[in-house]
Amino acid sequence: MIVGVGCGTISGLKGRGWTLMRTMAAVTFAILLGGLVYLDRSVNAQVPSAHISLDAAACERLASLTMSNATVTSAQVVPAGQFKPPAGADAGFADLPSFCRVALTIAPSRDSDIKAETWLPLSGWNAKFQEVGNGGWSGDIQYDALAEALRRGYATASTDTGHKGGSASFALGHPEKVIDFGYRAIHETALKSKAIIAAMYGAAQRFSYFTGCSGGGRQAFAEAQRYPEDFEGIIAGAPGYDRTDESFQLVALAQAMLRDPASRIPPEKLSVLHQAALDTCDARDGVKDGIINDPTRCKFDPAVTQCKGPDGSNCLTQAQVETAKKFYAPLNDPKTGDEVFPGFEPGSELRWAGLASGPLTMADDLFKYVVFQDPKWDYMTLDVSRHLALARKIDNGTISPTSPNLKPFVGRGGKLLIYHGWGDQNVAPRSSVEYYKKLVAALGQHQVDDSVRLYMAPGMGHCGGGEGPNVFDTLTALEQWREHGVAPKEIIASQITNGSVSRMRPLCPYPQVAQYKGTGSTDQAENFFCRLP
Ligand SMILES: [Ca+2]
Repeated sequence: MIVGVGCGTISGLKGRGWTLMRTMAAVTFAILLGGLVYLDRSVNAQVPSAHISLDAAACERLASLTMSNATVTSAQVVPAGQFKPPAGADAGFADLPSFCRVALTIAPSRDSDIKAETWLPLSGWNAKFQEVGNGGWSGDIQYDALAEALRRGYATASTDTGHKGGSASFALGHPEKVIDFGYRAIHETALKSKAIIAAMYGAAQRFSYFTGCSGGGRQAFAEAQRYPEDFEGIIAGAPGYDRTDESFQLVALAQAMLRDPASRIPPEKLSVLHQAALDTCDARDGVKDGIINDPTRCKFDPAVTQCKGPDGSNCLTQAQVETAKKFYAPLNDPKTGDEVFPGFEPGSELRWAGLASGPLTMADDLFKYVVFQDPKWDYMTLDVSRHLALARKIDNGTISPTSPNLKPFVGRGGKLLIYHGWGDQNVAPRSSVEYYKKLVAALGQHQVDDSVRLYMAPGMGHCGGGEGPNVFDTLTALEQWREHGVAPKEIIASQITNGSVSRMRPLCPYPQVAQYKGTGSTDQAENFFCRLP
């Protein structure tokens, strides 16, 4: 189970298939943002270049740059097409232009050991900075996302958030490292990268952006809430921002699956549930296409899948139906009746298999290493009514940026673009809707309309994948909004099948949903419009 991949700004591609992405981008640019038309296929040519061209010496001089609490450990030019990623990273860097690769170590506390890389184009810099986020427990430089930003002309940066690898074992006895992971590493990397940009180019960036998905969406929220001056625009995909409460829900589902062998839904039966959900709700949005457009309006009772006779491969036992009900239902605190975290949506079932074999590392490790500080802790012992208050107290906002106070961020013109797949199997998508509603309550609808957009993607999984169109370009929408005042309306998403576009649909700004006009191909975006439900 992949938990929180480092998702880029073009959802679903993650570094591979850049040729495809450029084709997609050209199509998307032409119809994005309510008819704003670009004719230029070259991404870099759309933004005014700083016309700065530098040589290797300018890069190598950065090795002697002095900064507080930080050391540049190397600064070297990587010639075009020569970048060699560490083992395990995706291939697909051969098209990178030449750039200055700066590695640094940042230590804002005595126990900090934050590694970061800042990449700076040698020519064609778009005069902007983009920091990219991490997923799950982070712990690695995100080379794919760095490459994606560099291709668009950005100076860009990524951090390992202060530890190595995808486990939270680093947290044992290291509260400062938990803070680095929670929010400080991203912030420090932004500060240091801006200093490096100034030293390299002799000019500050015109705009700074942050982009991330999953854990990166959580980092995005932390930035918007804690450091409103770091970025002028922020993209938060599938934000796992309510990390502690979400972990209770994920562990509760693992308990429901595995406490009793009879309760476990075998992965091969998930398609039975999925088909039953489609049978109930797919056609209700006007198009029978295997996608539930607005799952909040889908009243699906998994009891319809219950075996009439003995257990069989095409039905669920009563115990399995009870488990399924827990997946769809919110997790509530039995003491207060309050919702702790929302459930998953009808339509997401095919991706539940990762939850059928134990708790996700992102949830299990939180309790093991941060809350109970006991590597032998057994997830079956977690009890919402006994442990929720304790876990929330320990978190206290360090890793769960739940505050709706974005006034300082939006007050200086900051724009926040959130997206989330309705078919997400890791971070329940209603959590994003709930945050949006909290923002409206805190800031008022007018201010939210001015500064925040939420796009829910029907049938999309966690940061990509799924049955619905899941490839789209949020960064262009953000650039147009922040730099040119063109507020995003619909964003066109594509479904890619066997390497080519098989379906395009508009993603609508929440609370609007896409509605079929009633004529024309249901695979073409122009035959849909956004409307309030
Ligand atoms: Ca449908």
